[in-house]
Amino acid sequence: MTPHTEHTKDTAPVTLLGLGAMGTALARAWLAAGHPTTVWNRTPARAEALAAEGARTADTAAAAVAAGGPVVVCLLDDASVGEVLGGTDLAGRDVVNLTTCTPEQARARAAWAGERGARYLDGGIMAVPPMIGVPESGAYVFYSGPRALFDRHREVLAVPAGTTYAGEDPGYAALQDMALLSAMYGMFAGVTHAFALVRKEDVDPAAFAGLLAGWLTAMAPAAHGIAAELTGGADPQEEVSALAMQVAGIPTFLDTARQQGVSAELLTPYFELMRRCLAEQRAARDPKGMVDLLRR
Ligand code: FVH
Repeated sequence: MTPHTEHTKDTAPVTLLGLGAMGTALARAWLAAGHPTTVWNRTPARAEALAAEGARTADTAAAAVAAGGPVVVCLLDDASVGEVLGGTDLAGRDVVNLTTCTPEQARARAAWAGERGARYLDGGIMAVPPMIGVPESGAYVFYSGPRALFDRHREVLAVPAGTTYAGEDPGYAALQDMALLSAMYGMFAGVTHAFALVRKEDVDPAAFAGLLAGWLTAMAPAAHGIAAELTGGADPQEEVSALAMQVAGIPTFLDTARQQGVSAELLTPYFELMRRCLAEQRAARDPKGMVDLLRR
């Protein structure tokens, strides 16, 4: 192992496994805040720049795990986590797994870590690498697992990004991570379709982007209205965009796409759901009906 750079500040040590784009950003944030940081990566060359910035590099994942402090894991997927941690002694260690996974994988990984004598927190990162270590970026991480374990490491975990505790169930961080990212992909689908519609026309993409961002921002609070309907707190007088009206407008969207030479493939699944919801009259209010119709 390379020697520690001496730190004068009283900062907790941390170990990080995985130096991809996200792992490297996390390591830089801890180093910048003066935390003794031990790093390991399958491809050692990725640790070189961090070593020059003061990181301690471990030759093996086992040596990194043994170095002390919480063991933060940021690898490609759950399979790589099993592969890497499987070759280490986890007894008595606190593992914080920030690798994106499903809720079931997170629960299974928590049990797996417990069988090896480790305490386990799962995390879901709501940020891209340039947002890490930038407090005003809005970056945060969902954590789930034992509350006491979260509290024990909260200070060090709060260095790269904000922290949001999602509950004792280890699957809840991944669940909310996946839910928010799924909504993001829905938004990207809409943005992709919108740009395709205006692509060959005399519409400035930069100016159009401003319009798109403004419109999506104006529509985003609709999430609160849907929540009110799901919890029975919606005001029946407040319906402003009836499902029947919206379904009647579907041909206009499909005809516009056809006239502009654009495939409607990103929109049609949602339109189908709207039609089914109206036909089956699942609920007096369409958002609740749509959500419930999706559940199998
Ligand atoms: N980057 C992003 O925008 C997103 C933001 C939200 C959270 N994600 C998740 O973070 C995890 C890591 O993502 P990343 O961006 O760091 O990913 P890569 O740059 O591709 O680095 C992958 C690292 O995983 C190592 N690795 C892959 N397979 C193995 C394996 N079988 N054994 C050991 N290590 C493995 C890889 O090592 P190497 O290729 O450099 O040797 C990298 O360290 C991820 O869950 C995102 O969903 C990021």
